[in-house]
Amino acid sequence: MTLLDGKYVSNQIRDEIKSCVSSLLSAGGKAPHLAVIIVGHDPASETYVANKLKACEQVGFRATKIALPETITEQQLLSYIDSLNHDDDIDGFIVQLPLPGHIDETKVIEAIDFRKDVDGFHPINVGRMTLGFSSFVPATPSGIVELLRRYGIVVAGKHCVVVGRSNIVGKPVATLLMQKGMDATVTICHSQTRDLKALCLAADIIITAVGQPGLLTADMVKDGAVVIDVGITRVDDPLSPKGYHLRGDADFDAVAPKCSFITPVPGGVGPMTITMLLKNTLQAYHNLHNNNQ
Ligand code: BQF
Repeated sequence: MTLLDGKYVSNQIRDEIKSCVSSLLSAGGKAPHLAVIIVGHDPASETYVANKLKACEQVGFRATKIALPETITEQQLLSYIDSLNHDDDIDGFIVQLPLPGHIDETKVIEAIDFRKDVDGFHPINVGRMTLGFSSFVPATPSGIVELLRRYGIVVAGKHCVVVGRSNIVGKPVATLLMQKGMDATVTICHSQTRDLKALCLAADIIITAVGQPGLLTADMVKDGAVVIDVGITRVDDPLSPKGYHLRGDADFDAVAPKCSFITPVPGGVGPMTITMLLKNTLQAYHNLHNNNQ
């Protein structure tokens, strides 16, 4: 069993990005600039945003955090988005999800200029990705693909079972894996799937993105399978300094011995997600400065 060390691979890629930034600066350019809008004070979201800002600093990007109160109206949020759309000094931006219940996430995503949509959630980017055209690709799916690539794990012809059908992970990772060139055979499972166990047992590669610790048990995994665990659930743990620890969807201790490769939680897919957001921001910078798209 080999651990897919997302933290290590992330740091490798961040070094590559950092040297790109150095070249841009030496050539008299500005550093890429990411803006992050966060609404309210959800503790997990605050951690994720902090991770993103810290990663920007690590590679020499400029980063701007726009923290808005929970009570902001949808219209006010849309007008912040509009100002970022028109701000020539911002290469890309994201609105941290989830949003408070009184704000329509669909409207918010559609308000973002797709050329600055470094999360890749805008329908134009989703459509372009699905058609196999150039687009921003959501960070978690592209992080998963990059992790597989860097460990030399071939997906062509393999049976990939994706558990979870979210717009952020399940649907786009399934879309990427079945693209020409990736060439996987993909099955998507969800809460209404009958006999999840039988489907998972048939998989060469299992990607779980549910957010339910212990969902994937050892009896659901074929010997030698690859397991990519996208779950990151906070579980109370009074003995840990933060008062919680992170658990993936897989029962790691029992599943790992059966796997050829498995991602740990933390330190697997999570860091790759942050790194791919950096890559998208660098891409946005190049697109904007070279007048592409
Ligand atoms: C790690 C996210 C669910 C819903 C919205 C590193 C992150 C997590 C774990 C992180 C996530 C999950 C993010 C680790 C960003 C990934 O070391 O294992 C980084 O910051 N993530 C998000 O922005 O929104 C989410 C999960």
